Amino acid sequence: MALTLYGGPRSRASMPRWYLAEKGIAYSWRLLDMQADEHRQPAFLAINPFGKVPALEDSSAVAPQGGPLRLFESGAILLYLADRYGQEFSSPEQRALAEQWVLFANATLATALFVESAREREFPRLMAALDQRLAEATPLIGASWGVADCAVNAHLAYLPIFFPQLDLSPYPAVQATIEATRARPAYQTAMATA
Ligand SMILES: N[C@@H](CCC(=O)N[C@@H](CS)C(=O)NCC(=O)O)C(=O)O
Repeated sequence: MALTLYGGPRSRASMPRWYLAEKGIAYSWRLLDMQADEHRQPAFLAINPFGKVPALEDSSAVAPQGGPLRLFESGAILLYLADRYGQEFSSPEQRALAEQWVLFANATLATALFVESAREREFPRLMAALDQRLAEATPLIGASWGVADCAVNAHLAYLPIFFPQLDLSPYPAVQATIEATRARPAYQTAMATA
């Protein structure tokens, strides 16, 4: 199999796993034993020198420096999968919008969720704007579910997992999106072992 995805239990590997499952893209799954520091051993450091998951290897693609393509950063992995295997981009505009949402999810939204000092200030502002956009009940880009929805909705679905005490009732469209995400079979598959 050309694609191998490396991840850990309950890690950000669930995002590319969800994308792969949703799009029916075949891949091998390598669950690292992070308790035993497998992600810090030379074999994995050759794939991601920073020792973090997820990482992806595509043996059907040749890296500019030769050898198979190896990628780290969940956002870069998602965008590569969407480009090469999901065939999501037929114009620079589509690609730019996908990059915008993936970067928003992985940088702006992730910071507002996971950095405690930013949460109080940023979280309500971002949630209010997201709620308005999600209330339109259409994919973030174009007519069908894609990489932008994967990145943003995966982060939203972290909320009840990591912050069950957060009151989301002021954001009904966010709540509905989380429920719809958790009901998707591909999401459940990705979360079951990631
Ligand atoms: N920005 C990176 C974050 C990667 C990351 O921090 N991964 C965590 C798991 S969710 C990890 O590998 N932690 C192990 C460590 O830092 O030793 C991404 O989105 O891929």
